[in-house]
Amino acid sequence: MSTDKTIKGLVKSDVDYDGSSLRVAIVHARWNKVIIDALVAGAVEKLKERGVKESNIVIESVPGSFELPLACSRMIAGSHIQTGSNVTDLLGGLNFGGSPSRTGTPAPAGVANMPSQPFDAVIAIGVLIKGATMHFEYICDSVSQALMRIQLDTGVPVVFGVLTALTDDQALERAGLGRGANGKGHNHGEDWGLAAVEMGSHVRRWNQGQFA
Ligand code: RBF
Repeated sequence: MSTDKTIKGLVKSDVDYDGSSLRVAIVHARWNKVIIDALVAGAVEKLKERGVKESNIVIESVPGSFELPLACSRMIAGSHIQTGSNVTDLLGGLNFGGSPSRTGTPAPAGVANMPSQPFDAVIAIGVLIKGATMHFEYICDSVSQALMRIQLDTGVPVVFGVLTALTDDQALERAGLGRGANGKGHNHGEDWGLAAVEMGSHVRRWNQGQFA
């Protein structure tokens, strides 16, 4: 009996969420980089398709998936600090040497490209592939628990972009890079980009006490 594929996976939302005012961070691990690159590209493609400006997409990398939670936590916190500071706080009185017009006077507002808002969503991307030891189980469990905790503690959506695959082929297929009988598969990075825009939009609205 063949499986009905229509019941599985993400159903397209009725609403095309508008990302044009959102700021989104992507943090990705570098283990299994070929797969990671495809997932990040898929996420960025959908963020842009939904209107997120390139200047509002920040991409950082960490060594492995185990490092993703700390990166998400610090980037969310750092984006709030950046927003709370203004340009003159940071540059006023400094002399960078080299520019005769910048000699200890406060910097004009807007002189530095400071972001104006905290992240509306963070996408954590990693690829864990089961090996011979128990590492896989420990990392999968701790990373998923920690990412959930960060989004609940901060109120900023953290999109779970971590593939936990038993084989290389499972991971490749979930990044649209399949090489087996199942074809290329589907790039889940695209879903994560869409999820970031949808959840970022929801949380902004919910924070203002507005509900559907
Ligand atoms: N990181 C990943 O992102 N994916 C993996 O599949 C992965 N497998 C690992 C297997 C072993 C045996 C070890 C020691 C580390 C692995 N890591 C993997 C790296 C891990 O997430 C982390 O970067 C390092 O343990 C350093 O904290």
